[in-house]
Amino acid sequence: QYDNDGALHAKLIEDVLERYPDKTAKRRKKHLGVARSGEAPGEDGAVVSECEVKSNIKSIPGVMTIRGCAYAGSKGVVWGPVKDMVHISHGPVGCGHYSWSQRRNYYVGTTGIDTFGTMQFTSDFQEKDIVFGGDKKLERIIDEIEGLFPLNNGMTVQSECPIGLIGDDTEAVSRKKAKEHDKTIVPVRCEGFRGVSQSLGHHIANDAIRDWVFDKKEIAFEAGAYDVNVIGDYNIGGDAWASRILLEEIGLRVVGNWSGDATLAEIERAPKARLNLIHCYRSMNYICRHMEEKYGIAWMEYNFFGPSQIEASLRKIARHFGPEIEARTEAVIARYRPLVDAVIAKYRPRLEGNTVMLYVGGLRPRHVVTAYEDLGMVIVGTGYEFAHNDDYQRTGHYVRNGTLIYDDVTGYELEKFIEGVRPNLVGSGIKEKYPVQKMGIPFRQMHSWDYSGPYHGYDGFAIFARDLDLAINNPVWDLFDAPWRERPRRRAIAAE
Ligand code: ICE
Repeated sequence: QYDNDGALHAKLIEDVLERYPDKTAKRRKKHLGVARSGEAPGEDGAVVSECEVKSNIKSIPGVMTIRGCAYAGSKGVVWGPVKDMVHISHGPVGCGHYSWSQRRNYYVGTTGIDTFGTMQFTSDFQEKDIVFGGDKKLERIIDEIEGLFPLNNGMTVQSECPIGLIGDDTEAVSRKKAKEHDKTIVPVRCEGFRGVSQSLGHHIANDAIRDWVFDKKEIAFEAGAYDVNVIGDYNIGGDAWASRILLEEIGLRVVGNWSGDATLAEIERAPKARLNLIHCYRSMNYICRHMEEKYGIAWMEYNFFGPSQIEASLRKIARHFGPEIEARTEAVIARYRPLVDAVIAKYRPRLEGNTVMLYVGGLRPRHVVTAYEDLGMVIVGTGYEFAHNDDYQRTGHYVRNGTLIYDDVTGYELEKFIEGVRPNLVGSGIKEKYPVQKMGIPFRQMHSWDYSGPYHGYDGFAIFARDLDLAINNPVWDLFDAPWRERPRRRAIAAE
């Protein structure tokens, strides 16, 4: 059960470090820790924990890291969901092929006509392209795409590792072809070797928006007083749709959603909005800071996971717009209260007291914590693949004393931590799912929502609660042990 003072967790850290060679142990030690309650209360009055571990540092060769690369951060995360553009995976075929349609970022449109989200475009580099350069090929591909898909609203060139290594000038090609076809063409220098994880790919993709999209053409758009951009909601399983209705119900106009279900036009007109609402801080804080500096647009972080955070976020957003929006917000919160109460009445008794360990990318390891707590569950450990220092600072607002914290956890460490803690649920990714289930522990994928969703907003909370119940109270977990190995039934609640 819950390790209140973190003594067990501290011991677990010691145990895993003991197995490493000295040098590795010394390096990994800095990334592992136990959250400690600090003195100062946070924004909402709750005590903030300190969970400062080292982060955003190169993984150690030889360990199993779960991180991705810069190309993943740009093509897979930030640019890929922009639906009316063609995103060319520029380089050898594998990067595009093996990441093809992996992120469940939903969109509406007619694929292959005016939207291209689930298609794969690659320049399929061969040896001769590496030797003689691929710029000519890229030109040809851009022309070909124009011919085959004339309704595309632009293209991006997502560079894979070899492009940077051989020194191709994708910028020159993009400039030339953009002029010829009178289209936006954005070269993105997201070669996989850049940086230590996908995180730098986010940053590079943000910079490409700044340098290749903003202020490039006249935007005919009538701005309103309640215009907001939603930044960093990628519409995984429909998340952005479940969020947008709430913002509209309180009286705001969402003029851009970055980048789930987004069009290029939504990116171009973003600097005309009144406020940037940022959900995924990690992947898009850069462009929000830029819009603040250059266009004077304020930005605000919010969290639409679970009713506690939704209510707090809606109120915070409303305060920015004044009494009229605030009154509407209270009415919206009141209107959804019966739904929230019904979900909690049904699922909380079935989930109460269950412990959870999380391991996800750069935002969710903190953002989802309260949603579990709204259902009576307890987060006993959490960690990020590629968070930075500012993410761990923000994590302090969410976690309690004694929580096990692990940064860029290795496959070995994660397995040992799960074995030692034996939580009732692990929330992480596809690579973690089956080993954890084989340990007899229920699991939910927290990247893809395990092919479910949405999980954002009130509608999402109802689905989240149901999914956790299905995972944890599935009778299969009582059949896990061999009959001659006696163990008390794990799930008294399910039996009832
Ligand atoms: Fe942001 Mo998987 Fe999204 Fe976050 Fe980011 Fe990634 Fe998605 Fe995960 C993402 S943008 S793809 S909320 S890169 S689930 S940081 S790792 S926690």
